[in-house]
Amino acid sequence: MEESGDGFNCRVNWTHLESLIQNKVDQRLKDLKLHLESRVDEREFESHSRQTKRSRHNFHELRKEKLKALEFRMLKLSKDLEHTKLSVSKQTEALELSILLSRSHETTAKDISSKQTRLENAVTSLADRVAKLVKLLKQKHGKVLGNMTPVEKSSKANDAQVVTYPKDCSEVYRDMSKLFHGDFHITVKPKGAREPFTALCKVFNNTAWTVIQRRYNGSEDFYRTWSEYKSGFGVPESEFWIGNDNIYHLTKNGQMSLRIELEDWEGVKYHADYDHFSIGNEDKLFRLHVSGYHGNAGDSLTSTWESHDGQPFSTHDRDNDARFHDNCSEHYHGAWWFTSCFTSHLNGKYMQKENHKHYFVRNGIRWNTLHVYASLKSTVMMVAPREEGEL
Ligand SMILES: [Ca+2]
Repeated sequence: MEESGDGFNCRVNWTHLESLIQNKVDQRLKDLKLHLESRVDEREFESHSRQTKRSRHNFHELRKEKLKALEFRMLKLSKDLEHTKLSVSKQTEALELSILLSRSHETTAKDISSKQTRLENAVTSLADRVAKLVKLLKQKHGKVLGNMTPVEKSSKANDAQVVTYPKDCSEVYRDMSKLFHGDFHITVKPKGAREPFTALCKVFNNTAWTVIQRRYNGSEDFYRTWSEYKSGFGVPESEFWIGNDNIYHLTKNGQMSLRIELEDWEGVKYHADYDHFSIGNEDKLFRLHVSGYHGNAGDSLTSTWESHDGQPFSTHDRDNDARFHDNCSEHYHGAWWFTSCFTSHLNGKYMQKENHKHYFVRNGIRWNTLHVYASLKSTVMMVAPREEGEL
């Protein structure tokens, strides 16, 4: 075997090796024979000197026996050599096989090591990206996503913890619009509101509107008391009124607009937009302030001959309407900023398709510029900050 730069070269030149060993053995045997012959001669000479009577014949016989013994020993050495060669050959084969296996394992180990390194690098890179994303989300979510990861701020003054919520849907959407696809729900807390609440956010016109009323299947009873309209009822996942206190806090900055979306039983959709919308607090009887109509549903809130603008809110247990001899809320089975009594009433009784037309008792969901005698199929009332440029 030879060792080379790239490992062990296991090819064995047996002919050369055998020749070398044979030459060595032959030379050794030759030297040994000559030595023995010399020794025999010396001993015989000495013996002959000492024993002059011993015959020369005996001397030659003795020499022949010695040579025979030497030949026998050579034969034995030759057989031992064959055994040794065979043993070396087997050991060499085993060694070659071992080296081949070692190289194979070495290659496999190198491959596994390389893959492991790449995998570790990928995991490290992924962990870094996740850490960065988590940090970014914590920063942004903590600021605006109140119901997901509210931020707990430590006050230096008293070390009290304060949870910050977005004031409405538009604030969340303005900062993180890429996180939302379509409508969504989120916990908001307008400035001054006593408690946070879950809002339905409807994405339209590049902003998220905070829905304050929704009706579409009659699952929720809207014939409610003053107290119930004050705090709100229903759930954002279905039909609901968000509550007059909440509407007050959402709109009290005087910078909100109102959008009303309507659908009739023929499936036709309409909208009425009001650039200015707010209501007073409970002390002001949740009085309505609305103006700046535009849309295709007609103006059934601020028409010149009967405007709801400036009217207080009325329920069947709190008659604040302008009809002195009657209770509009009770008569029309709902609650609204009644005049005497309305040009619109979106909190009226929900009518199913087969009986949505009422020629004498007009207590359905009403928007008179669309249908005087027919109740509507669905309504949405929602608010968002007024766009710049709008008066
Ligand atoms: Ca009345």
